[in-house]
Amino acid sequence: MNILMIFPTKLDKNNKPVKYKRALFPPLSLAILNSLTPDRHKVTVVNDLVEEIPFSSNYDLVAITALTNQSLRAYQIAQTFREMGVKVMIGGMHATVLPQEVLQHSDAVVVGEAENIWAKILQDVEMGKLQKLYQDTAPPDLQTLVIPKWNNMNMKIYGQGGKPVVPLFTTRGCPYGCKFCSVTKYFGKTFRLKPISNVLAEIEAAPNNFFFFVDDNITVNPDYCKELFKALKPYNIQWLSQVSTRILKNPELIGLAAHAGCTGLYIGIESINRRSLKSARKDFNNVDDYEELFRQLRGAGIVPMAAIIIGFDEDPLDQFQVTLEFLDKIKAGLALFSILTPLPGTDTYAEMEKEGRILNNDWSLYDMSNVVFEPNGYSPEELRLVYWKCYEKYFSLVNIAIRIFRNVSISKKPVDAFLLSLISQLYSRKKVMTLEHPYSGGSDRIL
Ligand code: B12
Ligand code: SF4
Repeated sequence: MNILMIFPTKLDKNNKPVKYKRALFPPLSLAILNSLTPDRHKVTVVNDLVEEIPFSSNYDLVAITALTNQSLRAYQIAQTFREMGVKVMIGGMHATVLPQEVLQHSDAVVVGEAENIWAKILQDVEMGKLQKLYQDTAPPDLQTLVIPKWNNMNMKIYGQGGKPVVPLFTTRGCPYGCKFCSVTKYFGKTFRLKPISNVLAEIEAAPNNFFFFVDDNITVNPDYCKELFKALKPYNIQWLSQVSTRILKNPELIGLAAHAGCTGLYIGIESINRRSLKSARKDFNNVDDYEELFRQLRGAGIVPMAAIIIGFDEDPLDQFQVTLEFLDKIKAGLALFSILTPLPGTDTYAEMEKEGRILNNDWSLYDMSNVVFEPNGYSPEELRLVYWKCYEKYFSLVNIAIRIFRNVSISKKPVDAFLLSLISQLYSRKKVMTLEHPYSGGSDRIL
């Protein structure tokens, strides 16, 4: 069969696709589907953020992945192909939380993870018996080796000089249940581990030696993590990932991570207001621990990076000012700010919907840089302005210079650290100056 796999972009306010010259990361979900597809089929993978979609009736199946903010673009693409008589299937985070909505725009919807059901889906397409809904009976146990297939994707559009930062996961799921987060709703509270030998096989087959371990919290299982970090050491790779303050309960993991090539860790601080953390069910994050955590990470040569949410009901409008001072005090190497977004399927969405506070369901705006709910005590516009002001201050040239100096001073490879820090800080500054979240997925927007 001739199969087209698409990672869609989002739509702008005129319903036109937002296009970029380059993309940040290659799509791991499609590399997995690509790998699970037997060689007798021809697979083309397109990243709509940068590449043009080859609309044609020559395909037997168009398989689209979509986060919520990509869903309306996914529907637009689906409609064009369906009008040409091509079967379209949509899977991923949005399809999993809103399968009935997605089914109104596609021939089939896939709920949850694909590893164990993709073969059956392909078989059904071949036999002309595509079903409307596919869902595994249980999440895959991750014991089977699946090496993401990158070699038939256009890697030139990622990173610098065609060397992408390679996404890879070692564990799936998260045992916590923060109110605003899609992850536990998606994976359930299951937490699964990939065999370390499989992780190493993926690393050996990867197109670069710089990785982003996309685990939501890589150190949830300290014993596994210790083994993993020890096993990674001889590979001489560089990697980034995400952790919570719980890592302080096993501080030896910090040193092991550094020896295994970790150069930066994101920490979901979200807020330094304890009342906000409590209402978001994230009070397992102890605000008093951050200074020590960031000190220990820096001491090991790992750049601590912070993820912050702006707009919690308990946060006053000027909370951002206190947060910026705090980030400076704990010497965060980089921070990303997101506007509180009631993602469909989350408890935050359900709660706000009940209170009549959801302002619109234009999913393209659910990208963490738009206000889609009625804030508490100030207007949506005030929140939006404060958000960009916060970014403007954070990425002032003076603040960038201070952070680069700090990040270089802790590194064992100062030249590499300087370049990485310079590129990431200036990249983020450029993005926020054009009113885009640094992680919106692409760079150098084409207008
Ligand atoms: C890495 C990551 C990123 C990276 C890379 C994204 C990329 N281009 O691939 C970066 C940093 C760029 C990023 C950006 C954003 N992200 Co992000 N990101 C993640 C993270 C941590 C891991 C994603 C991942 O690679 N998972 C591993 C792959 C293998 O899993 P998967 O994509 O779900 O695919 C599996 C199944 O879903 C299924 N499947 C998926 N698609 C399809 C399609 C078909 C046809 C089939 C059959 C099956 C199938 O099979 C796959 C294999 O099992 C998740 C959290 C999470 N745990 O998922 C958040 C997450 C996906 N991101 C999220 C968001 C909101 C964003 C942003 C909008 C944030 C922003 N501030 O701008 C942007 C959007 C950028 C874009 N358009 O590319 C939300 C999405 C919520 C939602 N309801 O949509 C998540 C869940 C975080 C959260 N806590 O809520 N992100
Ligand atoms: S925000 Fe982080 S810790 Fe909380 S449920 Fe989501 S992934 Fe887990």
